[in-house]
Amino acid sequence: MADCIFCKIAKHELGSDSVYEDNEFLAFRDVNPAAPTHVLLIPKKHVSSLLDEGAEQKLLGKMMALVPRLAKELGLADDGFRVVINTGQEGGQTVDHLHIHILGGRALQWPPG
Ligand code: IU
Repeated sequence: MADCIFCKIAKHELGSDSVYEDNEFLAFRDVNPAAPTHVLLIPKKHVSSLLDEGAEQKLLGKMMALVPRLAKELGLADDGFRVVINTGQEGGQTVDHLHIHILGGRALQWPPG
């Protein structure tokens, strides 16, 4: 997707404060953090949301398997963290490229707003 900002970040056409990268995925710090640690994990290939057929089992499995590894590397494993995938308009999705939020570093409230 030529005009997708997360595709541009994945291709390093736009900069990001990345914390992890492999052939398929990139994790980078959210520019507007909602918690002391707020990282977004994205697939490099364009998948618009959790509802996209591209969000298939293998891809999602790899992404979820990366979460505990990243959480440990980010120092979130001892106190805990939250994983969020906002989906669609009422789900609060503002960027149409699948991303997993990893949030931690403070006591998070529930339910979310
Ligand atoms: P959402 O779940 O689609 O609402 O999350 C999008 C997130 O992407 C949001 O937290 C933004 O602050 C974040 N973000 C970013 O980190 N860098 C960007 O260039 C843009 C959005 I645009």
